[in-house]
Amino acid sequence: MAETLTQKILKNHLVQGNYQTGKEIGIKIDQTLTQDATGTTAMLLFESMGIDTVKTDLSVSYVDHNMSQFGPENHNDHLYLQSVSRKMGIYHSRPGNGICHQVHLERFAKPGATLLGSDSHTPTAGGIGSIAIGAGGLDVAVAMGGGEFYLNTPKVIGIKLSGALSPFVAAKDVILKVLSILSTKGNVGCIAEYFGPGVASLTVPQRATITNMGAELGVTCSIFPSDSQTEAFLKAQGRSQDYIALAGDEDAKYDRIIEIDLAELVPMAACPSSPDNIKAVSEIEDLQISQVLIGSCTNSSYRDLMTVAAMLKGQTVHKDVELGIAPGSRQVLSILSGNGSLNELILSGARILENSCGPCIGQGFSPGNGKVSIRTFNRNFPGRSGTTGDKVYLVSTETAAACALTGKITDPRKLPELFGIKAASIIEMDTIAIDDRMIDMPLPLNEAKNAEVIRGDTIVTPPAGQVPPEKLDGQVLLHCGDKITTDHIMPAGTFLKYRSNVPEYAKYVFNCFNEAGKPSFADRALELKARGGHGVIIASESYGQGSSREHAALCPMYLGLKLVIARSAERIHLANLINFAITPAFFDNPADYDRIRAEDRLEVDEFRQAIESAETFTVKNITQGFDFVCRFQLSDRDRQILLAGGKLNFTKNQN
Ligand code: MIC
Ligand code: SF4
Repeated sequence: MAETLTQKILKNHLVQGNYQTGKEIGIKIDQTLTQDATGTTAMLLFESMGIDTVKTDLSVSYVDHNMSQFGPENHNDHLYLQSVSRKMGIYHSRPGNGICHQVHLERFAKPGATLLGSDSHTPTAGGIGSIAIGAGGLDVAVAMGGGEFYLNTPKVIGIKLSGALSPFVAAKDVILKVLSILSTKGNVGCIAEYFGPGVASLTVPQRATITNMGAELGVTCSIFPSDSQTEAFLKAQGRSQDYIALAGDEDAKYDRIIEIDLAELVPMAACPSSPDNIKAVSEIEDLQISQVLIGSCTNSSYRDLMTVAAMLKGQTVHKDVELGIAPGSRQVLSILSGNGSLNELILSGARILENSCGPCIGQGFSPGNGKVSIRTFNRNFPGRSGTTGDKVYLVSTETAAACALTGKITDPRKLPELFGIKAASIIEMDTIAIDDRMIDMPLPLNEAKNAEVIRGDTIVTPPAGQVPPEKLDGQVLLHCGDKITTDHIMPAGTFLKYRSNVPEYAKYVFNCFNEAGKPSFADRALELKARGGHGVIIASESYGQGSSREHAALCPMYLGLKLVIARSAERIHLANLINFAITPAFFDNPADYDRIRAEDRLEVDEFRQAIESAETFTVKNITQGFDFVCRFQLSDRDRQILLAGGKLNFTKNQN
């Protein structure tokens, strides 16, 4: 039977279950990646499993998020990750080598392989034809130990591309168009597979921009075929041996098909403050801006930065604009420096930032109050930039460069007329001088045994999970709205440095909802916990959008949270809740959401029993005197994980 590319790769890696849409399957994971903000916890959890060395074909630890190094925390984490990687058979990409997704694409990702990463933008490697999935650190730790990864057999959304992009229109505009069609909600359990005659015109880095920002759709991952573009990219990276041709069958059946003619696309922007608030740039033109940031794992490839350098050559950044540029990798920066393009950027007035996540995760460059910031990143969730009430627009590198020159939102197609700037046609390099000296190799097994793991004082062992109570004696600690992201739950920015110290980081759970002079969410939760009560969160649609950070479950678990009731929730966060023994449930009647208020006391008799075997359970609202019904969406394995007090206990019990 004709198959999609997704089916082919997943079936090839199937180790548990039957491949039937919606049914749970376990797949073998070939490669893993971790980054420092999620990786320290992932490695601590991996160590606690008592496995000596990773069992994957390849596992890589990257340091790219926490690079500001105010206080000892970041450096302690870097040293721990480097030393634990050596010991455990893990490659380690050192600070300064680049953003995990860009470096992984360049140096390690392979067509036809499975990759699990403790970062939600792991699907970037779908641009080279990997099934690359983001997950919580504990799921990645289990995969490093050789455990399979569980997911529901996905629906496959086929995105058929035809034509070719017009001048000044970019790959970013393709994914912004897809976001305008599919939005950030309702795509859980789907994989986006690109096919059709338009695919051939896109290079691997362009494809990777598209699969990267597929994360914002909420799909499990996105994938492109592997073809002559893939072969050329791998050859330039000195990895021709990793090339295989791969594509879905001609007559493969997709669950839904979206057709996009690349030639019809125009420059687009995701307006504040959601990646699916899409408008054509021409509709929002002339808005004054004060900041432009170029980089992040979405748009920091050689091609992206060469495009910007070509556009800014001989020009000066507008007097009212601060332009920051963060290359995606040491490789990209080194090429730009070698061919003089870096100098063009410097001369134009750009501030060159380190090859890291930087402002994308609120590490600096927070915009001034009320100021418009134009970014080539993938997320503009409220406050993610570090400024409350921020106005962040997400655009292509072409649009960003145009805005940097004019000081206002500008359709880049106007540049020939405004400045005589032609559209850059950047050709990928066919050979690159490869330099992997900033990637540490794992130690051979016999040496690894005696290697020392460096554990700084700021690295605290994560707390153990607790089994669910027999009876839930709950209190609503927060009643929140739609699209609560993991940035709302567990802020990054200046708090990112507490990632390896759960008791400290937990003080900032739901920090954005705290009000001056009133007890914080964490204070209220700990007080309830001390009284023997159980914290409950009430949420609306798409709870837990965004990142893979398991701290958004781990820290609430530490604060005594036991139950989240939502109208709907996103995949990675849902899995993280289960992994840390917080039971997720859904309103049977979505209207009940409106009847519940903050502080209500909620009880569930036989809570544990319900998790064991029920499909639905009744919650008594003691404060208001009514009952309502909730549903589970749990597989048998999920139930066992919850009953064991989380995935770590569950995994240990199995071994
Ligand atoms: C993000 O873009 O939000 C992050 C920071 O990369 C996260 C991971 C994290 O919180 O450490 C992600 O996307 O998963
Ligand atoms: Fe880093 Fe931003 Fe990419 Fe997350 S989205 S991995 S913070 S560059």
